[in-house]
This record gives sequence, C-alpha cells and structure tokens, in this order.
Amino acid sequence: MDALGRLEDLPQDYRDALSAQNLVPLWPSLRALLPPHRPAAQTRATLWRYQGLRPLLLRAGELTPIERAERRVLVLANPGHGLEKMQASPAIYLGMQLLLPGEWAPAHRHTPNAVRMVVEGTGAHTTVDGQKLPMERGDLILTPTGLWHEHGHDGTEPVVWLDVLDLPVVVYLEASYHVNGSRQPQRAPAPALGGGLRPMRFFERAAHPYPLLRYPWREARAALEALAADAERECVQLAYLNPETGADALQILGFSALMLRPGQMLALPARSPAAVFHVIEGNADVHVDGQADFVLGEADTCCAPGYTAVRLANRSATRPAFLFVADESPLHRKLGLYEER
Ligand code: 1HN
Repeated sequence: MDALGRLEDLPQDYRDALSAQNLVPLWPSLRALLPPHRPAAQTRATLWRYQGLRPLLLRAGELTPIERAERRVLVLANPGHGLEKMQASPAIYLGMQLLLPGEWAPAHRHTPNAVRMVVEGTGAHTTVDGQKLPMERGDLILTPTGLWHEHGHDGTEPVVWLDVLDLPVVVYLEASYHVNGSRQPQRAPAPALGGGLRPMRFFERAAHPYPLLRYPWREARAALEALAADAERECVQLAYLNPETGADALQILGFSALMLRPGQMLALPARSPAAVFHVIEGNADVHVDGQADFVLGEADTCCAPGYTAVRLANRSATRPAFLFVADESPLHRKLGLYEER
C-alpha cells in the first residue's frame, strides 16, 4: 500500500487554516495511532531493586518529616513513560512508602483505588473505612475508591510497603481528586470470609461493596502450599477476589499471589495487560520477551509491558519463591480489549 500523506505535504496556509479552527488531518497520524498487528508501547520492562531504593527511602525519613509529606513515598517510575509521569505502566502506579515509629499519615479519601503489599517491619496499621487493619509482611490491604484511610505505627522499626494504584488511568480520565478528613471512629474489622460464609441481613443482600479489606499473607501462603501439593498443577496462583461477588478484589487492577516451586520455570502467554511482579519470598528470574532478563531477590519489583510473553523461573533447588502480581486485566476485560496470544 502507498505510504500515507504527511503533514509536511500539505501547504502551510492550509495547515494554518486547520489549526485556526481546531481541526487536524487524520491521515498523517493514522499509522502511529493504529500500528500494524501490535500496539506501540511506551512501557519498558523495568526493575526496581529494593536494596537500591531502601537507603534512599530511609533517608527521605530523615529529610522530610511526615507532616511535610503526608505520604512519604518514592515512586517506582517507568523511564519509557518519562519519570515525571510517575507511572509503571499505562494503568499502574507503584510506590514504596515509609512510615516510622510513632508517625501518623492523616485520613483522606480519593477516587483512585489503592492496595498495599507490606514489605518489611511490624507494628504499623492502616485504618480503612473505620476498620483498623494490622500490616504484616506479605499482607495485601485494599483501599477501594472513596474509602477513608489513614496509617499509624505503634512499633519500633521502620515499616515499608508497596503501594499499587490505578492512578494513571484515573488521572487520564480527569477523575482524580482527594478529600482530607479527621481521624476515623474505629469499628471492628469485618471477619475474614472463609468457608462459604458472608454477613447478611434479612431481606437485604450485600452490606458492603468491598466486604474484605485485608488478605493476610499467612493464609495466602498456606493456600499456595496446599495447591502446590498437587504435582499436576503447573501454575500455582491465587487471585485476590471479592468474597461476596467472586469478582476481582478491585475494579481496575487485578491482584494475585503466585508460587514457583524449587527449580520451576513458568512460561506466561503474551497478554494485552501490563503486569508487575514483586517478590514476597525467595528469588525469581523474570525474562521479558525481547526486552530484559531480570534477577529478582526478596522485595524486588519489576514490570512487563502488555502483549509480551514473560517467563518466570525459580533457580533455587530447595526454596519455593512467592510473588505478588498486579496487572491491568480487569480493566482490559471490562473494555473488551483483553487478549492472550
Ligand atoms: C495515597 O493516598 C497513598 O494513602 C499512597 O498511603 C500513595 C499515591 C498517589 C495518590 C495517593 C496512601 C498515593 C496516594
């Protein structure tokens, strides 16, 4: 097919007349907007090493008091998008947040959804929608859109967690804003809903759109070990779901925990959503097709763009590896864009 006409092919007076009326010719940009067969990605396979960022995060604790930060976070930014965009992928924001003993990150609520994956330290808690939730290593804690949340720390060591938000897509939609609040009155946390039970009231279904806000690592890890006992199961992976509806825990990003047996290699298909891999325990090699070979140790985090095959491997012959995975699949499925190749 002939090459499409370029902007430079058009006379300047015509281009000026178009601009003056806020008009733009499509054909010079058509191929860039719709590349053949596969999207053009800005997202680059990127690794953020915990041992590299940890001292800088602790130094932020010395340089900037919590009152001057509200949230003391170093953002894990993807250079393919430009660091100033503060995004890991089209829909995923990642940050490492530090809370020091005695500190308080005040209550607010906002439209983007957040989750926290606790990386190190004990004694911190986050209060979400009035429920005081302990933060222990590997726990996944949800802060769904619109719910009040604040963080406190009664322990003695720094606490660090990974924040995962759908911020870039909410900003893109011009739907991102926050409201500050005061300390929340506390109520008893909802019980973890196992065994096919859920709270109900007569004549009324579903008390809460987000009935479970904390997924303890202890339980997720034990469930992965139990799944792994079935040697025929290749992919040992658990999705974090809303126990009331069986749907994804949040609406835009998806979350799962994955176990690699000692020596296991797992080839993931190329899928349309971008994904983030974070090591909770052990080590994992992450091969991003055509782009990168990362060696991840404990607490390391990397991302892979969409439409790209990924291979995961646990080189340890003795220890399993446990990964936390965040991806854009709920959004892709809702939009009808989800693909596996
Ligand atoms: C936020 O509210 C938190 O509440 C963390 O801990 C990171 C990044 C962007 C926007 C809001 C938090 C955030 C955030």
